[in-house]
Amino acid sequence: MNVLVIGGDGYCGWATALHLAKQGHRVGILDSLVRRHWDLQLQADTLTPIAPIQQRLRRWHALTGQTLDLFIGDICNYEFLIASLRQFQPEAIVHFGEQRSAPFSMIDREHAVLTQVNNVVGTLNLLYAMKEEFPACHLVKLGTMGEYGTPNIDIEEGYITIEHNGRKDTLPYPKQPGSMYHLSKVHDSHNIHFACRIWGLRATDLNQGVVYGVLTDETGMDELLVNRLDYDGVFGTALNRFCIQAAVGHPLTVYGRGGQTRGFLDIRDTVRCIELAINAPAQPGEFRVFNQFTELFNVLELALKVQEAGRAMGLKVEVQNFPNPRVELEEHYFNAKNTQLLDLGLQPHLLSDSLLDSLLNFALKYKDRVDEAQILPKVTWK
Ligand code: NAD
Ligand code: USQ
Repeated sequence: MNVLVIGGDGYCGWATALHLAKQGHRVGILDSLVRRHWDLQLQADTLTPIAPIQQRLRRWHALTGQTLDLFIGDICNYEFLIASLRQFQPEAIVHFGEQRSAPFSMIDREHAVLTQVNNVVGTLNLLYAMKEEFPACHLVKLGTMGEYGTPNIDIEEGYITIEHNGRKDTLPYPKQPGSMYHLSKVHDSHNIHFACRIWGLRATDLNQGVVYGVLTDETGMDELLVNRLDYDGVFGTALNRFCIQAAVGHPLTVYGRGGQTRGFLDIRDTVRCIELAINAPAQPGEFRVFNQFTELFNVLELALKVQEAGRAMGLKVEVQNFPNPRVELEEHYFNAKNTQLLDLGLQPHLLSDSLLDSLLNFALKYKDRVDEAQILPKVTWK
């Protein structure tokens, strides 16, 4: 299949593009490289030294003989987008190409606007391009578990059946996101749902949990294919941050009491979930929603797991409660369904000691690149 990976220079996108190429798909990468630019602006850097995209692709070609098409540009620019699609003729589009950090979106008005314009306009452009010229193409769009917030009832996969005044309907699940970024994903979901209902497009919205880990079969093949691993207070995510903090002897930064429960998954399962979604596409007119995570943990549990694994390796690991820069419930009910991807054949990599060992070893390998000034959070929600 011709699969275009938008955001293919990023953390999830790079690993997915190589994985899909390895499965025999013809893969194109479209990316504006804006994430590298935001890193420079924030003076943050990935723990791992990532090569320029052209060099990454040359290395992949040298190793496998496969050529991936590359389109550098912004999907908010419709002319660029439609020209790229015409050239590539996608049968499936995997859309990772958004501003994905909650703290970044909460820096100030400018960053909130940037996030919502970048994400919502980019996705809208894509929907119009598909409507006009690629109506049979399957859109696989990365959403987020954070769209749901933390309701005091079970979280279903996208829809909930409600009885009201004696009548019954199945409706989109209520959304109560916790940042301007997470809100942008809700707006995207509504727009994609509309495009499926009204224009008959086909789409799968993957409400992904927090991704951890760095190595996949393909990105582990060569140093030049290494994936990014963020640890700074803006783009770094919980478990990855904790492992890098443990490696450099920084106290693990548990925000508040640490009772915040989230869905998590290994990056090796991210790439597999995308493959499963592409191989069993949504029907024309269908807006399919899958919750993409494999396990639920609260933040304190994660920190304690990293502490235990770190201590077993001889590291001195301290867990510390920091004032929570976010506005979020620190004790709450959280029970989310995630059966649809399992039904399609996902065999999860569960968080185990061996994964923590390998992530800690990986962090130790690059620990001299850590800038400790980037670890503590500086963005607050109020
Ligand atoms: P990332 O920042 O590493 O990668 C995103 C890529 O998209 C970057 O390379 C960036 O340059 C590109 N991009 C952004 N806006 C663009 C635009 N307008 N046009 C073209 N390219 C653009 O992020 P990631 O961690 O790989 O996340 C990818 C997707 O998965 C995001 O949509 C994110 O919301 C979602 N997601 C990520 C996680 C996670 O834990 N990393 C969890 C759930 C969902
Ligand atoms: N947290 C800490 N300490 C830290 C970092 C985070 O306690 O050092 C806490 C946060 O307060 C939050 C939880 O851990 O309660 C998750 O925070 P995070 O930064 O790991 O993840 P989040 O901001 O939710 O965003 C990440 C990705 C985003 C994706 C989302 C999936 O950046 O793109 O959409 O995970 S989910 O959380 O399921 O919505």
